[in-house]
Amino acid sequence: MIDLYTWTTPNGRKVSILLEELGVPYEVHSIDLSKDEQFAPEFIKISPNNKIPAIVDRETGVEMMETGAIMLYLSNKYGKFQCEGNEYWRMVEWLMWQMAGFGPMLGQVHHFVKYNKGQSEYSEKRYYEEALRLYSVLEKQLKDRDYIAGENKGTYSIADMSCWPWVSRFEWQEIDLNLYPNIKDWYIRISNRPAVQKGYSIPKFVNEIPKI
Ligand SMILES: N[C@@H](CCC(=O)N[C@@H](CS)C(=O)NCC(=O)O)C(=O)O
Repeated sequence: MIDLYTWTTPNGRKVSILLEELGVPYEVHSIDLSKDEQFAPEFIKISPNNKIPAIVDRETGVEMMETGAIMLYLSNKYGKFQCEGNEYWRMVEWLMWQMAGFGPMLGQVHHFVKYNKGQSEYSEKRYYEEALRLYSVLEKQLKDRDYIAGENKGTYSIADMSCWPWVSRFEWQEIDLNLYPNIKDWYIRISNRPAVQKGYSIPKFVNEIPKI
């Protein structure tokens, strides 16, 4: 049994989507960021960086923060949603790309472009332009492919599950997905998966998955 500590954000949804895809039992614990519950001492014991999501594996006693590590841990434990051979490393490469670039930069777009418009023209421009660049990089990677990593047209993996929740906030980012046809097709393909639809509404329903 996995305990999942999470909230309704892209990082939280990566892990709830993976757990739904794996179809394994897990218990959800809401950490309401609007009430600063991420700073509660009992949560910080599991997640020293006071950020969601975090997991506890009751079978092994492993407690873990950081989605890159959690996605690898769970997909290793259950032997699913990983690419094989050299493509395993391609998958890790794109997982790291999401962790180090796509997620953090889009997070800044949410902060400056959606929530603090007009506060800093410099920051809005800087992060929006970086978002456009990162979207172009992903668009290129998805050319003639169904999924980010994997032989031939690709294998649905934790690399896709990590990037998809960030793309699902394209409206917040003022990104027109019609300008990125490969990402658009990939986004719709993944949005149609029942496990993604379930995982998107963990720990609670906020809205339907945005449609293009
Ligand atoms: N690198 C971390 C980032 C986690 C993260 O930024 N979580 C956000 C929500 S998406 C959070 O908990 N924010 C609360 C805070 O900053 O106090 C991961 O991938 O797990």
